[in-house]
Amino acid sequence: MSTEFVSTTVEQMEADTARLYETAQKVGIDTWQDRVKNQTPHCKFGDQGICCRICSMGPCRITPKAPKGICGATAATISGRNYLRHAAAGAATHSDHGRECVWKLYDSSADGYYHVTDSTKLLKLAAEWGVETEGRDIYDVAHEVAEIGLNEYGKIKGFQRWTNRATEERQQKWDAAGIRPRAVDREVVASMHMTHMGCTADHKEFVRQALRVGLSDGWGGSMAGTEMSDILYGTPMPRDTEGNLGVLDKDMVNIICHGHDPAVSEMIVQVAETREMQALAREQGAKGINIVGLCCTANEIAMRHGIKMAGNFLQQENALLTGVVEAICVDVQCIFPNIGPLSECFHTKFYTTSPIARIPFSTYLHLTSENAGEVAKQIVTEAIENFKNRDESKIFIPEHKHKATVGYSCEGIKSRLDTVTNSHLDDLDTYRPLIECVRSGVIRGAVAMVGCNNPKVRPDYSHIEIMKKLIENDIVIVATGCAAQAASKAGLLDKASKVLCGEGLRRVCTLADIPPVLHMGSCVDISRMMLLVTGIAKDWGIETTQLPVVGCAPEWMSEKAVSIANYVVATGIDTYLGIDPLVSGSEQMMDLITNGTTEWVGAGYHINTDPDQLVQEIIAGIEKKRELLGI
Ligand code: XCC
Ligand code: SF4
Repeated sequence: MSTEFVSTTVEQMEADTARLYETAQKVGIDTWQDRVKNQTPHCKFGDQGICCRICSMGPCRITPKAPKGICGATAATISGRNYLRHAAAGAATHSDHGRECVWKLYDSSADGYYHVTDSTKLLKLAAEWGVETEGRDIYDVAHEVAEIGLNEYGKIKGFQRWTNRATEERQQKWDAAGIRPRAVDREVVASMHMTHMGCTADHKEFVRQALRVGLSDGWGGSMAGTEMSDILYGTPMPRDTEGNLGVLDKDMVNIICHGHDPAVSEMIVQVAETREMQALAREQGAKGINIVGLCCTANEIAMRHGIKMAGNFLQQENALLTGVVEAICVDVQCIFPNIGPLSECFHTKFYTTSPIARIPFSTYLHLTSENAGEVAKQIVTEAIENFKNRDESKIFIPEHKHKATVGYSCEGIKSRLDTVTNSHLDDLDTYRPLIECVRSGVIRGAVAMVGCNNPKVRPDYSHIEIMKKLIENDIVIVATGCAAQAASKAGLLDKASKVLCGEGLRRVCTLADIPPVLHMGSCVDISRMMLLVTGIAKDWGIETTQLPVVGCAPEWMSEKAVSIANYVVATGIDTYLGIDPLVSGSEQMMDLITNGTTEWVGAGYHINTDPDQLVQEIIAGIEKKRELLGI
């Protein structure tokens, strides 16, 4: 039994943050801690979702004395509109990232910068979509698949073809509730239209449309992002890496890739590996080039290349405050604008690469399919040449880091399960071994831990303490996004962390040689989780709503998370939130999202801002599902 494992505590992480905060003070830059203080207390109306500023008769705010806006909108209408706009923005964001991935497949060629890496996955998708593959050049197939994929965003008739992958029962439910998603762009536009002044006022319809626009993301745009990324860059399989700020290396040229779309980071990784760049780094006195990731970009390149992960959302300023980052290169989403002024306080070069995320104090290099290699080469070269410009007096790298095994795509999970089946007696490539463990109670159930950091709760504490409690109770975890990063910082992606598990889960971890928290990727990869629960439900022969599986976003902050929560619930998975979804100013809205959606889709939200109570509710929820199944 591995005796050595010691998890890094939240207190230790906070001590590292405090030390780096001293550097921030020294160089004269604010960080999120300062800005949280300045913004506290938050506006009560905004917090409760009852401030409306969608027309210029307003802004209108709901109070006991003023229960309606000037047009007559009630608290339910106003908070419902705000809620749907969040969901629509989130769906747009994920889906547009997905669309960029499909474009890269459309632009792919044997001699260009973007290639087909997983041709098996491409051919499978082609078959699913009825694209002829016999005797055709793989790039012809890729381009036809990509064109169909792109058309899904704006198709004039019919529903997202990705939804055909769901269970029969889900598809029927979605049709019955009128929420099967049409074109992604249409669902987003319809949401904006519905929430314009003077359109829908019935809060129920905002929630219904939020489910629909969410589904256009999870079973549309995000799924496209995941599938196309796998085809282009390879389907992730379990591999080893490391996580937390200790992965930054004093003797190497450190380049951070931050954001979401792997099109940029994949190129940086490729270029940095070339002999030419390695030699240049040594010429400049460095031992080599250390590419590390932040946020979901970290998840993408860790899963496919074993690139190290510097951390999650609220760690982005910390990473630069170490003083050893030669360059930070970002694509889209979750990038603090403060990275601009912060990088100016150090030698760090800051590159933006997408017209979607233009940020002051950065060098903008618009990366396209045609110039990707050159842009990446410029960034890596300039980073290397910047190595000599470090200011020794500003350097501090926290030591903490953990081993991490990442890359549990559905294919990766099945590959592990295949190792524990008796290949003579059982079918391979199924979830049955996992289902057997759950039925017998060796594992009680599974939780999908997802989402961001949010200073409204103690950062990372909610993620880590909830995960520890769950694995102690024999509940296996699949994680994406910044939740997965939190797990990596605490060592929960290290196989040795099985010592923290209950007896049953520990045995499974040993047999299947897995950590108790399975890293499934970035936030668009929550589409993998949807396929996972669908696959398990089909192999088990029950509905998704019956599975002892729930979702949990204890520290979510982004509009994307609202979209995610909507499609997870619409897929029949109860979702536990540790942050209020900004509608508490309307009892009707609160009732609808916690109870009302159950009528349509068989699942809803459970909201509790106390992580210790939230985890107890999750465990009770899973046990309840087991009881109903009679297991
Ligand atoms: Fe962003 Fe995806 Fe949230 Fe992390 S978890 S803060 S959205 S990076 Ni998606
Ligand atoms: Fe006020 Fe109605 Fe205009 Fe909103 S839409 S700002 S509630 S008048």
